[in-house]
Amino acid sequence: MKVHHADIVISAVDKKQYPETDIPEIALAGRSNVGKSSFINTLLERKNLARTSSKPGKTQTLNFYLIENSFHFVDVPGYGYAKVSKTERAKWGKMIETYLTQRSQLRAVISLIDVRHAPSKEDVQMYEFLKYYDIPVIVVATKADKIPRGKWNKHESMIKKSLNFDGNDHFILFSSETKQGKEQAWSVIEAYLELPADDAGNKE
Ligand SMILES: Nc1nc2c(ncn2[C@@H]2O[C@H](COP(=O)(O)OP(=O)(O)OP(=O)(O)O)[C@@H](O)[C@H]2O)c(=O)[nH]1
Ligand SMILES: [Mg+2]
Repeated sequence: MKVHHADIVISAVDKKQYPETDIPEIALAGRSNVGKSSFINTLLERKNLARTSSKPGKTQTLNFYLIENSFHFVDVPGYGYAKVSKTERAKWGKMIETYLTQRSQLRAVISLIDVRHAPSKEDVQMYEFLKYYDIPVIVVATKADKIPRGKWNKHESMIKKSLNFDGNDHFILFSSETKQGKEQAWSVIEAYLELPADDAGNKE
């Protein structure tokens, strides 16, 4: 998809603040610093629409981005950020859980995992949570540019094994640096969005 229009609609904390539309949504989940905001920017070909930072914990709210007036990307705050109090963590959990389990517009969750490391306990918990609620998952292994090509397969197998990966889900090796996986990500996202035929004309 070639994106011409993309804008942040709202940074929401509470359910009451979610946009009151019924257009489909794709949410992004993953540990802090894994590259969620970078993924959005790469797909939209924008430098910094979704704010990125080398400092973890940059995204603190559910950020709804309206794309081509046809769907929302929802950037979800990262988990696993050490410098967060117990109370804040509980608040975060409630916010994510409410969104993931109650938002009927949600079509799929992109679960981002750093390709270099074994999935963390929280990565596994997130995947299990999504499977439990029957939410389609697209696993995106980020920062592929940081490991040599010859090791990609080994890392993919290691991640799938730790997650107990369901073969019906998609797995995409991705890099915001090299744009690897960008077209594959779009085609999977478009399939989940099931946009009306009019919008399919925007395809690259
Ligand atoms: N080499 C490389 N660096 C990346 C890639 N994706 C993200 N980064 C870097 O990783 C850091 C974190 O990226 P963000 O996109 O802000 O991560 P995030 O998941 O949105 O983080 P939070 O908002 O804190 O949850 C930034 O310094 C990015 O430049 C990638 O594919 N390759
Ligand atoms: Mg972010």
